[in-house]
Amino acid sequence: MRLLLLFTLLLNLPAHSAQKPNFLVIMVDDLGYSDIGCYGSEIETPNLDRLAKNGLRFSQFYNTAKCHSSRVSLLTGQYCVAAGDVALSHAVTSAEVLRGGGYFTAMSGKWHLKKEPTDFGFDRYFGHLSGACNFFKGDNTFRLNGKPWKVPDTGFYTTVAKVDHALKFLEESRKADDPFYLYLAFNAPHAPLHALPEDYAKYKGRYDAGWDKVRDTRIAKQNELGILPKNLKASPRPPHIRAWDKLVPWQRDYEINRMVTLAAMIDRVDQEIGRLINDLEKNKQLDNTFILFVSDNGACPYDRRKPLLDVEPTNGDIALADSTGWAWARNAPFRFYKQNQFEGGISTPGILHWPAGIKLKPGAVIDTPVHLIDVLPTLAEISKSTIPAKHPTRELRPVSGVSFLPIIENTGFTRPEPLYLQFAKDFGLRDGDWKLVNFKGQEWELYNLAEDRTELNNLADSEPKRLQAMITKWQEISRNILHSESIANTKLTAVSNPKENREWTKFSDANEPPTSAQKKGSRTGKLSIRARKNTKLTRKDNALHLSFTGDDPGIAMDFRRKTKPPVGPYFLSFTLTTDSKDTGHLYFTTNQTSVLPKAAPISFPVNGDNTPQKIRIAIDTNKSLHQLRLDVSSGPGKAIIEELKLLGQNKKTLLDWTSKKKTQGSD
Ligand SMILES: [Ca+2]
Repeated sequence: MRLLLLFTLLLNLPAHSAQKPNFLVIMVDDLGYSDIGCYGSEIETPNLDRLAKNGLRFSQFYNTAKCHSSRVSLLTGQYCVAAGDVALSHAVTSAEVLRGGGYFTAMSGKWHLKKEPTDFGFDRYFGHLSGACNFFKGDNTFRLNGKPWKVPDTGFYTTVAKVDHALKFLEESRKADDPFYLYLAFNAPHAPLHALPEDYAKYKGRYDAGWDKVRDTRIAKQNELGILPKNLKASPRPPHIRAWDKLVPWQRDYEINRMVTLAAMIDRVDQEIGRLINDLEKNKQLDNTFILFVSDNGACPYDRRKPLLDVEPTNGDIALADSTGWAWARNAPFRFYKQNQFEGGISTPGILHWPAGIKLKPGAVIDTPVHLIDVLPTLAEISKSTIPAKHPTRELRPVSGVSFLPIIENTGFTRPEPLYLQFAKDFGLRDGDWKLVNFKGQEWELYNLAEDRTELNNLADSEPKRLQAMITKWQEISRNILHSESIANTKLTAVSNPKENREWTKFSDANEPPTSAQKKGSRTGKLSIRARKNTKLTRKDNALHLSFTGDDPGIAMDFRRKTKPPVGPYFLSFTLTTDSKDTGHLYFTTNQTSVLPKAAPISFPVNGDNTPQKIRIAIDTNKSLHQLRLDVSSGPGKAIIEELKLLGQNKKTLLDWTSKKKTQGSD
């Protein structure tokens, strides 16, 4: 009788919310294609390997090759520029979509977009809004559920703290009895390279053999795992990387230390994912949780710190920079790195674990190309949530991604349009087996990835018709989907000394390390104005002529001893002429330990009617400025800035960047 009663009760219950699958989307930062065990690595990642063994692996999962653009695509199902870049002004996020479908939505980790996750559909948020921070000390952009959160002075490490909070959010979702969507964005293994002492100790002595051997071993393991075609030819060591056995002793020691630290950081990510898996298992949620693991871009080659010898980067006072040589090994077997649209930049490990939903043999490897833009449509289809076509304040554009549920269910998957690739002036298009690609504004290349995934045999000259058709298609998508004439019309140039980057590691013949970091960024003349990413700055007739080629451009100014203005408050005053209507942002810092754009931006409207607009922005501080950053546009376009001045409280000119006469503002 009791049983019958229970049965009747169960029948009468509404569909239990817990029957909807949960979603756990994990994004790591700057992890190379071969950096985890089930993709060829020697780094110990048993938890990820277990997910792969009981789930599936994608061998051609694409990101956008860069941090923020990958986050935009992951969250919105759109290409970054189309979605409105970091402002997400033409998009809804997966959190908004799933919250509409009855999900408890939470995020833990790196945001790196405008505003905060709690402004974009996440019920809960812990993490840093910034793109990178000290792993032991954090920074002042940490938030907990929309409020500033102070990083503890001791016992803190971001990779661990993010999972501590993620576990609390999961517990809250169980109390609410709602299915959950958790987006976990680790900052590891992004620079600054910082490892916990116990993880660092584990890898000490494991990388003395160097990158040539480590890379060969990874490729041999990839062959064994069957993750890539058996006959695939690995790309050779490029001319810009020195053979390991030709390094001078101090540089070899330094490089070993960098890889030990990177391996330790990646191992820690795996350990923390293990804590999450255990929690889901304990609560009987592991089978019906869709767990996706991806990286936002390939390993990072930018060597931006002074070499430090005989140090252990196991506390917040010592950090190491990324290494180009190791980035090459970590992206094995592919070419190039973070930011490039070659396979080394855009290929991520892609692990999917969902026993209740996957209808393929556990451990299967999927060769069909998929992209971060496909994630939102997939989550929407599985959860039966609707992606809205209209929004009260945002002018929405259609998603470009396609649900890959048919792949998981083995029912046949088709993609109506080629995959579009772009970051700054690195472009590409993947259409079936064929790939169009260029390097940093240089001429187009063409590869047949079915037989040449490592992009060794450029067929641009032998397939002129196909090349032109793909270029035309790429331009069409730039115009019609990204709404960017300037990207579509970018002139590519052949250069005599191709494929170099001043931020890659410079190999030394000296017996001692250099005493300063490698030079980076571009400076114009003697005045301390820096063109930021995607920004070209030229001075003509006392005006700054700015040309923006991609997302989030702008200029920045540093104030050194000689140019430091008296204490604030200040006004920044200038005349702006541009044809793109937008919201401008000014960031400032007064503290040299804090890096832009840590402070909350001051917004100002940009008319965009191509007539000179006088702008004066109050900078409310009683300290002396350390750095300023001025963004007058969030995407591609042009602008002219004249009469750019810093004024004191009495409106007296303190610094003048655009007058003919050299002033205090020059250095
Ligand atoms: Ca990244």
